[in-house]
Amino acid sequence: MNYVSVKDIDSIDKWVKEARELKQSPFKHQSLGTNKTIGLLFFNPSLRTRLSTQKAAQNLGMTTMVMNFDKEGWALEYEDGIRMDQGKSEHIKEAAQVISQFCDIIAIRAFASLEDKEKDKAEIVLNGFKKHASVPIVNMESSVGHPLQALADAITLDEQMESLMGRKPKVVLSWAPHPKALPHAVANSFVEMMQQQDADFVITHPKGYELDAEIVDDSQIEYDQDKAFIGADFIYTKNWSSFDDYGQVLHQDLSWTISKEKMALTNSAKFMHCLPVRRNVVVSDAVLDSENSLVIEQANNRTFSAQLVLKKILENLNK
Ligand code: AN0
Ligand code: CP
Repeated sequence: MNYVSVKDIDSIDKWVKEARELKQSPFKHQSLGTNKTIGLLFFNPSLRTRLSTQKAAQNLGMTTMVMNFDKEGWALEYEDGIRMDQGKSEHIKEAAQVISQFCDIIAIRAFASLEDKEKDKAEIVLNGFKKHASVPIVNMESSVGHPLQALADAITLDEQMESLMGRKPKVVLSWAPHPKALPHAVANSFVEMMQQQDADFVITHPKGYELDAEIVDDSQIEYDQDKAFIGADFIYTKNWSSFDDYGQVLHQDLSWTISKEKMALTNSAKFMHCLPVRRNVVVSDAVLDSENSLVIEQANNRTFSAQLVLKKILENLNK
């Protein structure tokens, strides 16, 4: 069993329920991971993913090995049949097989390059490990998705449902400005997760910032952010670069920043963001520091999202 995409979740309701049970009793399955090792391979920076996945593994009694591959590893070659006389020192074929001997699970963070759409869509790093490793693979944010984040977001949404007293929620995914070109992975996985929820789901972004149409599918798009916010119960904010004009920052329209005024259009909506977030660019201090902000709890739920995934993989290994 791998966990590389939101599509690997067979029932979002069941997974969220089980993750919430783990949150209540995090040490209940402490012998499940005895003598098992997880390798966390980072090709990009991280705070939450690194610590929450390590914490999740620890709660299950596993040992963790962390490698910042971008700084500490040999530069890997992914292409088959190539003469390796340039900068790359080691082929994914050997690297993945060798790591598989040390680790029972391999988790990988490898962001989109945002330079070559086709190469990013091919998920060269994640799929290279999937192909050549002999152990289960977990996606800690790849070019296309961040399924551990989406599962944590589903847990966070579920925790808030009681206050809606059975009413179907309106959830808005809003683009917000950012000075740097950011990947689409978080937004993609959030969209895929929301497509499995019983909710009124709307995506809002300026023209030119359309996400991959294959992922958006028939999800509703509203180009007027103010209109999208009306009646919303949850505002999930994220910046992403253009997908059509691949990896480009078309503009940083600050009128899209999530402010108190914007939030006043909603139904006292809760504010969500995966973090890290740039204050007063993506969202104002007033919103981020308000009682309606769920960002710290979202980060907390990363542990239980990862713990559920690792528990399912370990149970599968023990079968
Ligand atoms: C990354 C992104 O947008 O994909 C990671 C988010 C979890 N964010 C930044 O690079 C700022
Ligand atoms: N949300 C998230 O994945 O954060 P990090 O990039 O810090 O891991």
